[in-house]
Amino acid sequence: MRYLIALLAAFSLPSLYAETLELPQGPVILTVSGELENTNAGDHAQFDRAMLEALPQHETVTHTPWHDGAVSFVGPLGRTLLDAVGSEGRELRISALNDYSATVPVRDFYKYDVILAMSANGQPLQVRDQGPLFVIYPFDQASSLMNEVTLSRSVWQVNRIEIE
Ligand SMILES: Nc1nc2c(c(=O)[nH]1)N[C@H]1C(S)=C(S)[C@@H](COP(=O)(O)O)O[C@H]1N2
Ligand SMILES: [Mo]
Repeated sequence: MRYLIALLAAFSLPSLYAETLELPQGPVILTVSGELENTNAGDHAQFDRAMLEALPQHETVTHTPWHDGAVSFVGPLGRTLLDAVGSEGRELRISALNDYSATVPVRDFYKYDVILAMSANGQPLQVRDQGPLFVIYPFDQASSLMNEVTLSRSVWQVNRIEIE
C-alpha cells in the first residue's frame, strides 16, 4: 500500500508543477511565446501589469547610458519570469514596441541579476520613458557589462519575448 501511494505521488506531482497562469485582467503588456510550459492564451503566456508586479520584485540601483545619475529600477528578475512561464529554451528574442529586437542568451539571466524594470525611482515607466518594460543589467555591479553587446541587449519598450 505504501508503495502504491508513493507511486501515485510520483506520477501526480509533475502535473501539479505544470502550472497554469492566471488570466490577465488589465491590458496585456507582455506576451511570451515559444519554448514554454505555462500558458494562458493558446500557447502563449500573457501578462498584465498586476501579474508582473505580483512576481517577486528586485531593485537594481545603477547608472545607465540613458539616465542622469544612479537610478533605482524595480521589476521582476528575468529568471523569475522565465521560471513563471516554465521556460525550456536557451535564447530569447526580446522585442520592443518599435519593432527593435535583440537576441539574449538565457544564460545572461542566470549569470547576472537582469531585471525587467517596470519602474524607475518609484515611478511606473511609461512608454514615453522607455516603458512599460526595460531590460536593465546591473551595470554598476559589473563595469564589464558596459559594452556594445550588453547595451544592444538592453531593450526598452519591451512587449514580446520569444523563447527559442
Ligand atoms: N526598444 C529599443 N531598445 C534598444 C534599441 C532600440 O533601438 N530600441 N537600441 C539598442 C542598442 S543597439 C543599443 S547600443 C542601446 C543604446 O542605444 P542608443 O545608443 O540609441 O541609446 O539600446 C538598445 N536598446
Ligand atoms: Mo547598438
